[in-house]
Amino acid sequence: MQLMARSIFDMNYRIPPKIARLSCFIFLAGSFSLSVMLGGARPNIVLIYADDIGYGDFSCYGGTGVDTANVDSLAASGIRHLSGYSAAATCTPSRYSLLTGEYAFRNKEAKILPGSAPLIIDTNRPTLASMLKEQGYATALVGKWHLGLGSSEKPMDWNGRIAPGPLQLGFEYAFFMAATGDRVPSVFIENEGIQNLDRSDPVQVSYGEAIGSEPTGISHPHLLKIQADEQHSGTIVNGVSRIGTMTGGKAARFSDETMSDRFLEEALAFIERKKDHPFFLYFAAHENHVPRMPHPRFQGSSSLGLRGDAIMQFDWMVGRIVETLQEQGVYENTLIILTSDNGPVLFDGYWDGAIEKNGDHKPAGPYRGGKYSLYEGGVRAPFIVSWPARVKPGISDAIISQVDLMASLASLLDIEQPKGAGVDGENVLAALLGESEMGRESLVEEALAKVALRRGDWKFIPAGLVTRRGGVGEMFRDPITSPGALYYLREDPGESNNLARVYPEKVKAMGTELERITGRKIISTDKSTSDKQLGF
Ligand code: NG6
Ligand code: CA
Repeated sequence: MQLMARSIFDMNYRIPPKIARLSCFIFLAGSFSLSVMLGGARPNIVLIYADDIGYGDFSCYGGTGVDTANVDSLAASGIRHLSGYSAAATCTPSRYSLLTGEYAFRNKEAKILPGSAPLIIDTNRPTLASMLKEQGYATALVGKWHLGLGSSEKPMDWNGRIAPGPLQLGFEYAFFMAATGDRVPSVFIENEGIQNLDRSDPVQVSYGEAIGSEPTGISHPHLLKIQADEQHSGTIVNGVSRIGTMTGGKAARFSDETMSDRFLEEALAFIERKKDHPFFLYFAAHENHVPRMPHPRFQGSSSLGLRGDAIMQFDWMVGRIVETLQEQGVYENTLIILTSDNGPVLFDGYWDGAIEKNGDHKPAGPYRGGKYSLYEGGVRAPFIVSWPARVKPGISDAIISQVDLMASLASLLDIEQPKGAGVDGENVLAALLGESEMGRESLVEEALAKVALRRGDWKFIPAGLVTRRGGVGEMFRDPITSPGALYYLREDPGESNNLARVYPEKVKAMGTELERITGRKIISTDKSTSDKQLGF
């Protein structure tokens, strides 16, 4: 065998010239059509969206205490972005921007929503999902929604048709939870109805006056698996008290420990169903949001306690998705985008040991702040792009944001963005795929409705209060006095050296740009927004 192989490649072995020319032609034509079939054709798109996983939380971004081998190998096979951003430092506004291509500060409803909120995206507007559906993609949402459900005109009947929601915004199939793991209703919704709902045990939900007489974290603390702060002391479901109260739906309630297995199961089934068709899967995982209750098989898998164990569970899901794409023969032509909705947080309402067990792990990497914060740690996200048929492995520092996905994927499909698409998305396709170092020139960053601007290596934060989570229950508000804060990120990624007084012209130019984009007077010392949104 070895001898035969050697004889063909032997220097002295000559292929007759005619055969050589013909085989060369066949080879070139073959590889051309293969590349058209793969890299040129419309790829499947899998958007894996983490919740509260920070820039520094995966080992390929410097995380310690976790070994995220599957995420690392995805990054090694594609582009690991260093300046990839979520549009905001909390969930709802980031998801809003991701799906609409519009900065969330333009919609005052786009703030952390209660589980009973109506849908905040107008169903007449195009979304990333409806754009892809229009192009013949099979589309699915699996995981966390948190963009509201139903209309603001009438109160939601959780026992009837739950609409409008994802199905009215371009998803053909949806298996999801309404808001967050720590907010009622703690049930799965499939398309337009609660899964496993027993009509004789109807679901009711309240974010005002407590509803029903079921145990809460306040009335029955001895029933809790995990202690929570006052805000998270509503109805107890699966031994965990939540924000808000609910009654009924006993048969439909989810268990936190198996939630990700269920989401993954639905995601993989969708891939298998649609493998012969271009598909778009928006896989919005629950990790690393509170309550952090990974499956027992992941408990103890990291040295960071439950927070790290949940990251390991997420990593396992990424591995299973990649494996399934491979098994189904569609991996080569699938564009996988993996990123997170906002920066990291250690304590976020439950005493789960995240602070105590963190050691020297840096959840936000070299950046300051995290979830809720206007510093880079709030929005600088892990951002990995893989597409074996087209993307060559590498690292990129081009500025790209999740708000750009709609415009960039429109460009990939060689179509105009649909009428009514958000005005803030830029076509950064080449940067996204690692084919250019030119991304955005500037970017608005948002945290709790406050805004900042990054332009090139400079970051400008207007005067006001910048929120930052501290230890258990602590919330710092760093006062930034007039004329604001100016940081040179290239040398000062930790935003500690305010150069505003050294470069007044730059402050003026960036302040003016921010006013132009936002239409706001940006110099403000108003702290009421962040107080109200966080429930303090
Ligand atoms: C906050 C909650 C926090 C979390 C967050 C939403 C309090 C004090 N804190 O209001 O626990 O649920 O909302 O997180 O209630 S997000 O990732 O969905 O934006
Ligand atoms: Ca989040």
